[in-house]
Amino acid sequence: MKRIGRTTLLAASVLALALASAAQAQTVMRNSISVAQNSHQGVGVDVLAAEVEKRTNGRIIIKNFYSGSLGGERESIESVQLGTQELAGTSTGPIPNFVPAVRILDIPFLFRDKAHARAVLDGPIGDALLKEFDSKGFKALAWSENGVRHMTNSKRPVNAPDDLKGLKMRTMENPVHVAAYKGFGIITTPMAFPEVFTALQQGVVDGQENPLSVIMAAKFEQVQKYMTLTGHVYSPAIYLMNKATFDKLSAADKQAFLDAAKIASAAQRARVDQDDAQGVAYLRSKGMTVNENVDKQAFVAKLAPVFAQFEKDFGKDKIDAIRNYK
Ligand code: EAX
Repeated sequence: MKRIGRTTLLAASVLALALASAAQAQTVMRNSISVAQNSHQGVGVDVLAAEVEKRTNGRIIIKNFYSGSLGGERESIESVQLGTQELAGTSTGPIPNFVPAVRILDIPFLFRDKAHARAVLDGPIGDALLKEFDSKGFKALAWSENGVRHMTNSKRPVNAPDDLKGLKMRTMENPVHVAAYKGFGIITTPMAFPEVFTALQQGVVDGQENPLSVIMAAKFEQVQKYMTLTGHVYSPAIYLMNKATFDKLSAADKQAFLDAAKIASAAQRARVDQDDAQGVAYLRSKGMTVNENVDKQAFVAKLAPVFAQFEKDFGKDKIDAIRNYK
């Protein structure tokens, strides 16, 4: 009989061990958000992980990375598309660069309020937009919410649209926002979220715009003096998964992810509501000057030429279908 070498034996036993543990192995997936864990998005991805673990009896574990530690939103979306990261929780900020149909949701003053936006996203229009991700390498699990965006800056109180003229503001890497904010006379500076705090602190930009949830989670009150509740645009969020990773799951596990994402979305939206209810008082207590009484119609009127262009570009019928959705 041929002598079996020690190395071969060792390799064989290592392999046997690996196979035995693989039989009951856990799959570990990675998810990320650009904001801190103590935030609406943190609540969302934490609930998603807990629900997936519960629904797969611990076979699938999601490890969450917070505060942009795996990169900004655009980078995370790219990683999910490539499959180097399985999941990402993100705003729609950079999404038009990947799934152009979704850009319609980023039009300023499109939704009357959060309830209107949630109804659209949870209805047939939102479902159809989720399907647009399929051909781009993503499974979009569910819509969620980043919140209603407001403007902050370190230079002056903004009471009327013309006060925005000449302010240098960081924007998301989103072509719809950039086009609209230029309509206000803002000097737009698109930038990934993880860079924003330092850019504000060092005066690279005068201001930024985000929902109360994000402003508080990022502690922007430390580097911004003035806030105006412009509510100029609704900011959707979404849970994205690599399409190939999703497709490989059993039917039951696919359903587990879809159900978990719905529950996560509800929890994230509830935290947005809580942050909206408490945010102004909190930020004032931290020294910010907040203008709550905004003549919204003046801001809407200022964007008339921009809206005309969007109607041409995206289709007035499509925009009206969202505006008039009941
Ligand atoms: O998703 O980039 C942004 O301003 C986003 O609102 C933020 O990263 C949360």
